[in-house]
Amino acid sequence: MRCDVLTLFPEMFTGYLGQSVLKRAIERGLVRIECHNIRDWAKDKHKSVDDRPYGGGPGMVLKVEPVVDCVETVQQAAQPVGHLVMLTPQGQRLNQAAAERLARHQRLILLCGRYEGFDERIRDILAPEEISVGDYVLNGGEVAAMVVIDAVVRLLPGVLGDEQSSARDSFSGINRHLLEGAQYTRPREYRGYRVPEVLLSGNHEEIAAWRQRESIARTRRRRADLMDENRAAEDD
Ligand code: 6GU
Repeated sequence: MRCDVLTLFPEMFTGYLGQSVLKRAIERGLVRIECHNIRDWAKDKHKSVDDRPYGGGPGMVLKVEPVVDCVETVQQAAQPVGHLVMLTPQGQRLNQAAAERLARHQRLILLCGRYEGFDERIRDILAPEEISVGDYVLNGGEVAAMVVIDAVVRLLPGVLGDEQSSARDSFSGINRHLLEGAQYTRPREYRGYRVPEVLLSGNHEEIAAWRQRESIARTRRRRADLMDENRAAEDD
């Protein structure tokens, strides 16, 4: 997969892309991530990318010309043109199904907003898919773009070892609507807290059944809304 990120703060991505799973995926050629500074497409000598909103009101609005030029130039720089995603709090909320859908694209273009928002004509002209990462307001789309990249890249073939296949995650495969249950590693006892006997038993069937029960119990306690989805999925 190739992923182009359009932002006013490309430096925000360097730390994130240089670590762990992402770093290895990039080194192994499984994903290519290119950041582009929207300011490079500014038209005037002050390199302005935002302006005051018509009709008044607080804050600044991202200007249509630099954003549309930036997106169109980046789209034309490689084939295919890519699926355009705009990160805004007004978008559809990201979930595992959306991440799986995005992971099927060969190329994504992630457009990050700042300030109070985008000039509406950016939407009219580019018809992006709009995605939000949750019902709260961030200072910009950059952190949200990293969330999208993180959720998508781990689904690409070869990124995770077989050992930790993403198919076993919460919200995936057989666990589509279940939270991960309790996990333990050594020592067997710490400050009087013991690892459940069943996990030490070596009985794989019993362990699997225990984990399934734990998972269901935790989901019921913490996320009753997901249990409703489980019931709906069972009915299907
Ligand atoms: Cl994508 N952007 C901003 N600014 N805030 C958000 C968001 C995105 N998703 C949730 N909150």
